[in-house]
Amino acid sequence: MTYKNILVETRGRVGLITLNRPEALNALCAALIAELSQALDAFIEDDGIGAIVLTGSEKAFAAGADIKEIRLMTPAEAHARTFTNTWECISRCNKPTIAAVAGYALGGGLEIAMMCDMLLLGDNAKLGLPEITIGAVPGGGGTQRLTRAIGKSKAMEMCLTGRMMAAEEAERAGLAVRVVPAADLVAEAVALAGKIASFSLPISRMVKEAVNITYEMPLKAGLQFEHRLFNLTMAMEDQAEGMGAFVDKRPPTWKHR
Ligand code: DAK
Repeated sequence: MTYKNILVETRGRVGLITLNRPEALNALCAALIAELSQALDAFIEDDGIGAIVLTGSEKAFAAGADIKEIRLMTPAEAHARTFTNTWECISRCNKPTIAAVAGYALGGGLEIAMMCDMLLLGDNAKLGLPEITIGAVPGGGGTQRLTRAIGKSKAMEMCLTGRMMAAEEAERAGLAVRVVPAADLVAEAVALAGKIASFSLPISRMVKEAVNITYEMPLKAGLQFEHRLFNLTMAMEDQAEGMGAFVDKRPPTWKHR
């Protein structure tokens, strides 16, 4: 598959997708989103991939939806894009995903980063939802995911002023795993993804599902969901292998089933 707006490569069991529209600071035009969705689908189907990293350039992860493309959309056209498989491609991905964010992650850029399971930040990252400054409301989940990640007051201030948050502040607010030098960001993200991908894939899928269900369920139902997943693991080959290897004092060999 050849892509115009993204670069796709694999590093061991890690799939790496790099947004690549430098002339527009990786603004998320429809063609880029469609390519991103296709590349993710290919990694989802590939049994050799255990985790996925999404990144941009050192200057910009992504500066948002492509304003030049969307500015004249009718409400019906905008509505047709909402909750499509393509815009929601990351949140429906069933393998662990890491957003490696350097430079600007604004509007839809921050929104797709927050669709990932975790953010790793370069020390030059600038995160924001500046839609209010261009007469719009965040449209890719920003008000919901940012509020859940950092709480109402901070999210409200960012959405109502369009202020950008620097990397250290975002990490302190709980939005990111950690901050690393921007030059090391991709290597650090691939190493983290590689660690995740070194475990049993069906188990990491379940862990991801259990953590993400926190946002959908009350505590009691979430606890039941988690208990049932744990019980299910007791019928899996990788559980027998993992616990057997612990008892035998040897490294496990995962079969991913
Ligand atoms: N769209 C299109 N082009 C963009 C762009 C964007 N979002 N951001 C930057 N560019 C282009 C600039 O126009 C410029 O192109 P030329 O003029 O050279 O042709 C080039 O990238 C370099 O940008 P600047 O010259 O502006 O670079 P600076 O370093 O001076 O400034 C900046 C960097 C990031 C502060 C600035 O470019 C900026 O403020 N960009 C816009 C940020 C923004 O407002 N983003 C939010 C967009 S609205 C939805 C899903 C998602 C969304 C909506 C609906 N559905 C599923 C329904 C999301 C909406 C948004 O994200």
